[in-house]
Amino acid sequence: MQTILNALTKDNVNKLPTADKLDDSAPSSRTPSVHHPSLSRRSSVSASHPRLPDHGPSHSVDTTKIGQAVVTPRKERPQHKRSLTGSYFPSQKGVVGGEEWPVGQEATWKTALKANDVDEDDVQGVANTIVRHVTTSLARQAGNMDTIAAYQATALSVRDQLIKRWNETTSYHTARAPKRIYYFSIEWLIGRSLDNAVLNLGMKNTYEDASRKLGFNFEDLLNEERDAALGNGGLGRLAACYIDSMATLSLPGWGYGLRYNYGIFKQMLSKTGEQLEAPDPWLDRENPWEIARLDVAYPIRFYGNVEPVANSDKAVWSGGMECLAVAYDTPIPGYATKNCANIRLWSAKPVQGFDLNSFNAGNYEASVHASSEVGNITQVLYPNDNMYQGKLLRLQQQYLWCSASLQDILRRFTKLELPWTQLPDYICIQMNDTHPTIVIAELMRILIDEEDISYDQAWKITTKVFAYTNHTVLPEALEKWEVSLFEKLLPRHLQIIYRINHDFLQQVAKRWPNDNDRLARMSIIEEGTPKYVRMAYLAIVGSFKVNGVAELHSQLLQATIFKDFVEFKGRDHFTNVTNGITPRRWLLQCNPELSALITHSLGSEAWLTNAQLLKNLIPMAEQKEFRKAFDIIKQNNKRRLAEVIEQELGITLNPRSVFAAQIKRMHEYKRQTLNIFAIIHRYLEIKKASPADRKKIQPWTFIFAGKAAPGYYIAKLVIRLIVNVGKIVNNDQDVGDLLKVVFIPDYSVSIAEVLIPAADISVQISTAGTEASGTSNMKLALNGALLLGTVDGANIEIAEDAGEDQCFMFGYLNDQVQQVRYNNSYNPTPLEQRSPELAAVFKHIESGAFGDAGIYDSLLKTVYEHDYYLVSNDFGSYLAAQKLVDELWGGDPEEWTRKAIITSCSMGDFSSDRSVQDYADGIWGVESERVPDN
Ligand code: NBG
Repeated sequence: MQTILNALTKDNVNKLPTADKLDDSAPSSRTPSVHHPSLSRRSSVSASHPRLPDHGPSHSVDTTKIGQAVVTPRKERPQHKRSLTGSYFPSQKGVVGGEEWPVGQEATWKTALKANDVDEDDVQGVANTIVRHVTTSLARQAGNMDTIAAYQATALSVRDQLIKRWNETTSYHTARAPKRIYYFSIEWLIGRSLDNAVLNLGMKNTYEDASRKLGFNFEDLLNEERDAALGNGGLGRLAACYIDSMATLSLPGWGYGLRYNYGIFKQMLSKTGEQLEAPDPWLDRENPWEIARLDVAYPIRFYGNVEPVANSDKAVWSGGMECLAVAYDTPIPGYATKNCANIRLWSAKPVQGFDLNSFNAGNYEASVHASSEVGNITQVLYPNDNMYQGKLLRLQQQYLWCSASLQDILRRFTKLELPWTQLPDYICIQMNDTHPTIVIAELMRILIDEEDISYDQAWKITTKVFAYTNHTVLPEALEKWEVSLFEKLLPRHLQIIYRINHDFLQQVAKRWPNDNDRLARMSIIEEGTPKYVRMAYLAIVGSFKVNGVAELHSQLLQATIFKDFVEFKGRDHFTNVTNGITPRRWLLQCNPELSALITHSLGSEAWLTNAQLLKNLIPMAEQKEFRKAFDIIKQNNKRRLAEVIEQELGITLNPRSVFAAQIKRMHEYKRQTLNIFAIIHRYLEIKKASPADRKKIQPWTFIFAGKAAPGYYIAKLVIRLIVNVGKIVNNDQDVGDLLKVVFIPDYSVSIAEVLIPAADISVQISTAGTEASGTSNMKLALNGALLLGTVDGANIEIAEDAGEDQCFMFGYLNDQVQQVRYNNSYNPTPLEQRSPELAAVFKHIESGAFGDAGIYDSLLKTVYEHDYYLVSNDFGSYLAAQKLVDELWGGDPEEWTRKAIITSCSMGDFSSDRSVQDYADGIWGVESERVPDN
C-alpha cells in the first residue's frame, strides 16, 4: 500500500488538497488501513465452521469409512424410482451405496450404460451422439438442417456428457454423505454454456472436429446460443464464477436460485440516445442446458392465518394461497475433474391447473386466472443493481426460492436419519447478500412448527447453518421490508422474527443497560411510520459468519454500518473474502491466444487450476520476444473487437489507439460521469490544438457498456450523453482517429468475452469507499489491461499484487471522502473553483453541443449542487492520471507491454478458486470430494 501512496503523491498524478485544506477533523492519514490481520484475502483461516458443543468432532463424517455404507443404516422404506437428490440408483435395502443392483438385470443395465459412453477424443462417437439428437430429439434430417438445429443437437450431446458426470457426482456424494455447501443466490448470470462446457470437459477439439465433419463451423454454433442472463451485474456473475470453482475444486455443493422466464431486459437505444428496454424471453427457444425435474416440487404457502399451539413454541400456519415450486437443474462441469455441480432453479406453478372452487361454480375464467397469478412469481428478474425496491412480488420470489431450496436440502438431510442437532455438521448455507435472509426464519419455522423442536434448540441449530456475504455499503441498496407487507404475506415468519429480535435485544440491553439509542440502532425492526424489517441485521444475528468482498469493503462494514454488531458479536464474527473470477471463462475461453501462449511458456495447463503459477511468467516481461508475442495477441483481440464494432455500430476504430473500457452497470457511484466529462474535455483540447500540436496527441478509444435500471433517471441520462457525445466526436473531421467514443448496447457476458481481451486500460473510477469490490477490474487485469482507477474496492488489492508502478491510481481516498462531501454540501464553492476544467465542459454541454441545452440539466445539477460522488473534486486528478497514460503509451510502448504482462501474471490470487477455497476453509468447513476417475 505504501508505494501506492507514494505514487499518489506525485504532483502530476494527484492534485489532492493538502490536509490543511480539509477540515481539521479530517483524518490526516491517506492510507486506507486495509491490513487488519483478520481481513486478509490470503488468510486461509483454519476451519471455523460450527459444530454444536454437545456434538464433538466424533460426530463428523468418519473419513476411514469412505466408500462404505453411511453410518446410520436407513430404515426399510417403500420402493421408489429414484431419490429426490437425483441419484440414479437409490438403495432399496436401506443402505446407501449398497452392493445389490437396484432394479432389473445388472448386466443389461451395465451394457446399456456403456453403450452411451463416448471417449473424450472419439470424434466419430461424438458425431454419432449429435446425429442421434438431430434425428430423435429434434426429429430432423441431414437435408433439413440449419445452424440453430446444429447448435441444439450439439448442446444436447454435450448435455449428455454433463448429465453422466452429474449422476456420478450425485451418487458419489450421496454415498459419502459429506458436509455440503449450498450457495443461495437470487441471481445467476451464467451467459453461454456450450463453449465453457466443452472446454471444462476437455472435449473442445473433439466437438470442433465432429461438427466440421457434419458440415458446420463450431464457432457459428457457439453464436447461436442465447445468454442465460438471470442477473444484473457483479453479484450474479460472481455466483456463476463461484459455482464453476466449486465444481472444479470438487466441493460437494449446489447453487439455488430462481428460473425467471425473463432475464435482464434487452437494452436498445433510441435515435436520440435514450435507453429502451425490451423483454428477454430467453426460454422461447428451448434451453438445452436445463433438466426439468417435474417430480421435484414443493408446496409454498403465502398469506393465511396463524394459530398458536398452547403450551409450546409452535403455531399452525394455514389458509392463504398455496402454490408449487418446481425444480430445473443446470449441471455445471468442473475443469479437470469428473465432478459436476448443479444450479437448481425454481419455477412457480399453481398447485392445480385450476381453482376447483371456481371450476365447480362454472367460473372457468376465474379458475384460469388463479394459475396465472402464481406463474407471475417467477416471471421476471428485478432489473435493479445496488438499488432496493420493496415490491410484494419480490418478497414472494424470495420466499418461494428459499422455502423450496430449504425443503429440498432438509429432505436430503433427513434421509441420513440423524438428529436435527447434527444439521450444522452436514450443511452450510451461504447467503449471497440479504436476498435469501428469510430462509433463517423459514428454518426456524420448520424446526419449531413441523419438527417439534423447542425455540431455543431451533435457534441453536439455525445460527450454526448460515453465513452471510454483504456486497454493498450503499444505503439505498440495503434491503428493508415494510412490516405490514411482511405481516400480510408471511405472518408466521414475522412472529418468529419478532421473537428473534426480542431475545437479541434483551442480550444487548444486558450488555449495555440503559442505552436506548443503541437498542434502536441495532433492532432488527426499525421503529417509525412505517416500520421496517432490516434484513441485513437479521442476516447478521442469524449467521455464524459475515463477510465483505474485498479488504477495504470488509473493513468499512466493520467500521461503519455494522459497527454496533462487531461490538456485540466480536470481531471473529466478521471476516473478508476478496472476490474472484474463474480463469476458465475469463482467460481460457475468452482469450484463447493468450491462454495458448501461457500454456506454451509454462509448459503445462496446470495454471488453469492453480492460477498462482501465472506469476512464474513475470520474468518473461523482460524478454523482447515474449513481449512481442503478447503484444501481437492484444492487437489481434483489438482488431477482432474493432471488426465487431464496425459491423454492428458502423464506427471505425483505430486499433493503434488506447482502448479504454468502462464496462459495468450504469450508476452514479461508478462515475461513468467522470469518464464522459473527461472525454469532452479531451475533445475540447483536440479542437483547440493546432494541426502540429494534434500530431503529439495520443489516440484513445473509450468504450462503454452497461445497462441502467429502467427507473433510474440520472443513469439513463448518462447513457444519453455518452451516445450523443459519440455521435459528434466520432464524426468530427478535426478529431479523426484521435478520439472515438463507443457505447455498446445490451452489455452481456458474451459481449464482455469479446471486449475484455481487447482492452488496454481498465477504467475503475468509483468514488472511494463505494464499490464493494468490482470484478471487471480483475477480468480486465487478467487479460493485460492496465488499471486506471481510484483507491477503492479490489482495485487496491490488484494494485498491491501487480505493483503500483503498473497502475494509474488517482482521486480522494476513502478517509477523506466524508469531509469533502460535507464541504460540497455545506460550504459549497462554485464549480469554477472546484474544477475550472469541468466548468468548461459543463458550459459546452449547456451550449447544446450534444443535443438540446437543458436535456442534461438534472444530471449536471447533481454535480453543481452537493456533488455527492465527488465528480468535480476528482476531475483534475483523473485528467492528470490520463496524462500519465498518454505519456507511457506515446513514449514507451515496450514498457507498456511489460506492465501489461506483469499485471496479467500477478492476478493469480483473483481466481475464484482461491476465493472459494477461502470460503471452504474459513467459513463453510467443507472438503473436496472428488469423484474417482474410474
Ligand atoms: C456488488 C458490488 C460489486 C461487487 C459485486 C460482487 C451488489 C449489491 N453489489 O462491487 O457493487 O463486485 O457485488 O460482490 O450487487
